[in-house]
Amino acid sequence: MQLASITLRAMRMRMKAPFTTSFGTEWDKDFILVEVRGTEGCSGWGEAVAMKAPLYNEETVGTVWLMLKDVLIPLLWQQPLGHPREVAGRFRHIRRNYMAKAALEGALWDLYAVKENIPLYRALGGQRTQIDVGISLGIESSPDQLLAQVEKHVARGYKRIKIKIKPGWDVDIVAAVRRRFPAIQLMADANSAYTLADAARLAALDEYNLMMIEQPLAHDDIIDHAVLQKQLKTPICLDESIHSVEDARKALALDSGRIINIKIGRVGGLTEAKLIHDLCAAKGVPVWCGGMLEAGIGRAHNIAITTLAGFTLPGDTAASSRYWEEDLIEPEVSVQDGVIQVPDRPGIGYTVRREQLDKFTLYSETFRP
Ligand code: OSB
Ligand code: MG
Repeated sequence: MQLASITLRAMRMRMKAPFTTSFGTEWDKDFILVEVRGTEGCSGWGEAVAMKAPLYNEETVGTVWLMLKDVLIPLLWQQPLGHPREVAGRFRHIRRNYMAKAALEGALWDLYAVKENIPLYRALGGQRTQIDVGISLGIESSPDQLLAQVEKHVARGYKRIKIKIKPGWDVDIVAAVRRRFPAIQLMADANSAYTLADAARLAALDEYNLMMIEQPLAHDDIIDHAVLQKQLKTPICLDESIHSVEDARKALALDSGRIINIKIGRVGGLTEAKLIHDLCAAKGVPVWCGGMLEAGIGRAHNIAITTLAGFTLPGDTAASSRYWEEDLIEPEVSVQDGVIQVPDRPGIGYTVRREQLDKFTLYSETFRP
């Protein structure tokens, strides 16, 4: 793949409503877009999912920009690239910085698929032409407000509802949602808000027939999660703790969790995401695609990876309109009866609206070999 230039854009888009997790509230969404241009003029797009502050993981919009500019883009110029699956190897000796790596790798996968004139999901080996999706609902200011959100999104057909929990917003809330919606597929995500000292509280959730409890314990832990899993009937799903197929192998060996949430950004890109998927498929461990409140480009990448056969549980990739007044892509991601139709056009399959991009670009910089 011959590259002509790489452009980074720092973006800010206001979400329709603030989104609150156990670690904080996001309303103005800051993120970075990567555009790689081939020598024939076509572009590939990637979205970095790091947030403004290092609350979910250690990366930020600032560290992603710095890593791309000073380290990762210069590594690409060093020698020509054959296939996008080689990118992960090119970056392997660089420690962590997975979200920065993933954004650039994703743009290169998109460019590759565009040039081959095939949809990205096909390039990845995906099979499905439609995917099931759920929705992740943030912490609200009252139980009634959360119940109203659940009701609205159940009515729209989302295949499962995930609610965010934290100490003080957990057992009673889950009980209230379950009482009102006895039959829905329901799960809870703690974003690392608990410790083993809370094991009894977490075990109290066993009563409510949750599909899983996502990342109850520390962001960097797989040991305590294994201890906790033994005390729970509900499967633990790991999110923050898994950064690679090696992490996944170790966590499954310890029985630290029985389901894995795969986020392309958290694991350093599509190639590693696929490796984790393959490992889990071989072991019969279900996976699903997590979200980071992405705008359209990131959303399109999530849709593409979710077409792999092992993504057997509904993910967090909700419709564009759940987050944005107007998204950056055309058509927007739409969900009907909890299903997204996977676009069958080359690359990510959605058109990037440049005039929309410009509206939300704070600053940009272009790099050439
Ligand atoms: O833990 O899955 C998470 C959003 C930001 C950071 C972490 C998480 C989330 C979500 C929202 O749950 C998923 C989405 O709707 O994109
Ligand atoms: Mg999570």
